[in-house]
Amino acid sequence: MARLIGTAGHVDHGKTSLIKALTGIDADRLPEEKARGMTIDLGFAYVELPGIGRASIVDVPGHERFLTNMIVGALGVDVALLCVKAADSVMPQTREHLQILLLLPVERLIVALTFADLADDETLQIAKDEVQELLDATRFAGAPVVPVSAPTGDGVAELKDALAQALRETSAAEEGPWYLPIDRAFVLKGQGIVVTGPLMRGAVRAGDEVSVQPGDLRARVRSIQHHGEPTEIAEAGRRTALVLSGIKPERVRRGMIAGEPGTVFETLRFDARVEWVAARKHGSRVRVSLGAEEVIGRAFLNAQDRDLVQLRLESPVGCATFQPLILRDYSPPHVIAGGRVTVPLAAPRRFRDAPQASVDSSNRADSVLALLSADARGRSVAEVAQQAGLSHSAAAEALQRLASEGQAINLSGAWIASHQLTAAGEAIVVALQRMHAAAPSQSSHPRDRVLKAAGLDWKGASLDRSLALLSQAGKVEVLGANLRLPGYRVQVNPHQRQLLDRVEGALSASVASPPSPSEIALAERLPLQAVEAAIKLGLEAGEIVRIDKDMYLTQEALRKIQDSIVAAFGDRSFAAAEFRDLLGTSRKFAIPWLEYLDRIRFTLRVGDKRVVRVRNSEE
Ligand SMILES: Nc1nc2c(ncn2[C@@H]2O[C@H](COP(=O)(O)OP(=O)(O)OP(=O)(O)O)[C@@H](O)[C@H]2O)c(=O)[nH]1
Ligand SMILES: [Mg+2]
Repeated sequence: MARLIGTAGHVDHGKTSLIKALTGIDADRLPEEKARGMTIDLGFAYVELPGIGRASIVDVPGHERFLTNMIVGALGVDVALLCVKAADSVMPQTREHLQILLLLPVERLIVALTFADLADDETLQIAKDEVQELLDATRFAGAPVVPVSAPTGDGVAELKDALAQALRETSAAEEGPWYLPIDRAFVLKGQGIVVTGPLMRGAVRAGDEVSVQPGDLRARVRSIQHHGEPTEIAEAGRRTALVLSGIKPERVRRGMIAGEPGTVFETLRFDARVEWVAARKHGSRVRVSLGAEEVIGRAFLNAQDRDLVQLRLESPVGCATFQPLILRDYSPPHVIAGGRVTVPLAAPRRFRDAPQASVDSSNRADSVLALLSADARGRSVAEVAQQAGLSHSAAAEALQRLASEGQAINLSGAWIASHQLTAAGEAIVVALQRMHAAAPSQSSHPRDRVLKAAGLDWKGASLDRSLALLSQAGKVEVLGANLRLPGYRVQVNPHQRQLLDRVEGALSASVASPPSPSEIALAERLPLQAVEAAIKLGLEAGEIVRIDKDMYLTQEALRKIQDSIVAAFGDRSFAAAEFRDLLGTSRKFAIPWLEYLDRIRFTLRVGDKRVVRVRNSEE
């Protein structure tokens, strides 16, 4: 769950006043801001929210002249608080700020209809309608609209609830190496230099080593604070202050980035994946906002993939993989695109280059991909790090990047190159084709034998997951511990069919206490061997299942019983006796039944009761 809220909205629409009403903190800290009654740079506050604890708030300026600072604030935000003055309704920076929020990984938006004390019901309703209309075509459609008044405090409690709810709905913070775009840097006498910013990913601990880019300055985290409170560990999704030691204070400034060594880069050329709001020509001069820095560069496009852009900069910038960014025209500085960095140190790319060719040695992803491509064996991050000669975090970073490019897949902790998984799927298909041809009356084959025939030594959770992926892709059908080609059915001749129908008829006639093969033989006046052969065929064809010794059932009856179990006990645990009563059977049959259901993982035994397992679509 994220905890970083950021304001947005037109100038004088009451953002800073609302923060004051919410938190008691005046986020306009500069003398010039106080003198002019206008926000110029970012302001910071925090609020205690019900069920959440302390959340950070970043206040941004609304005046269009300070849009650069608004972007700096927006680049770290999880939940946006769009302030719209009721009497003015939607104004130019309402639209412009909303556009920026939409281009960034902002998850939720809440609208505060400010100055509600000065608006009558009709004015409020009109503003609300206009805002909702503005949001309707966006992913923020249906966002809560809360009328508030800063001077009276009306609506502030409702706004807090809405903010808490929105934060609860955000996803967990991104995992991976931490980074923090520095938006303030100042010397704290006797301590060292303090850098602050939103912690964007992972976690950082006191004592950790730090790289500051550009310049790869090394430092150590002496201590950490959230809103003035010391903490040993900071987790992504909040404003964080790091006190750094072992670094010359005068070399650190706003606009730099701090992060785990090896995972933040100084770059003059990087690749990004963006969404355009206005198309631009190949080589256009642009302003690139990354963290608290804005640099000038040119945007180079790709002939086949218009969302892939290479940025070549006029001055170096520090950045991390997946870091969000905004692009604006050089002049006038209109917002044209937003997205994320994909390759921080990119090889030069031409207009007609294939869009996937984004692996780059300086990022170590190519050596990792080469390693994974050697075979279809999955590797843990630790193994990749060891075998590629990388730090754990650099290996994790490279793998993440390969995953984002669709080149590697994480199979429950085991990493494999995507093309290896595809090739493994083909090998399994070939092996199964051969096995089905050799044994046409066997409906499926044990997966261990299939994998061996395909030359794969997959194991454990990653095996389950790779098979699940292959089955999703329609390559194989997974039946418990067996595999078969999708749709493969054993061959049954007319004589066998007739026999099978009689046996299945006998089984279906008495589901609660199924007859044994010899009882069927007696009742149907058939030789025991014929009944047994038919049952074997039925098992192979998947029409009959074996519950226990001499206890068989048709697949159809099994499904019906499973349905009635879900209907009766789907939401609670149940005892053997309850199951016996549901089935109308005796203990002799009920116990093997339940054990069978446990075995096929339909139920889970908890003490002497059972619960129906939640069905996972991958199973
Ligand atoms: N009556 C009334 N006045 C308000 C309200 N909110 C803000 N004001 C006044 O409106 C003026 C502008 O408010 P700010 O909070 O500075 O507006 P802002 O959106 O932060 O402005 P910028 O940061 O410069 O974009 C101030 O004089 C506030 O006292 C409100 O809800 N009701
Ligand atoms: Mg303000």
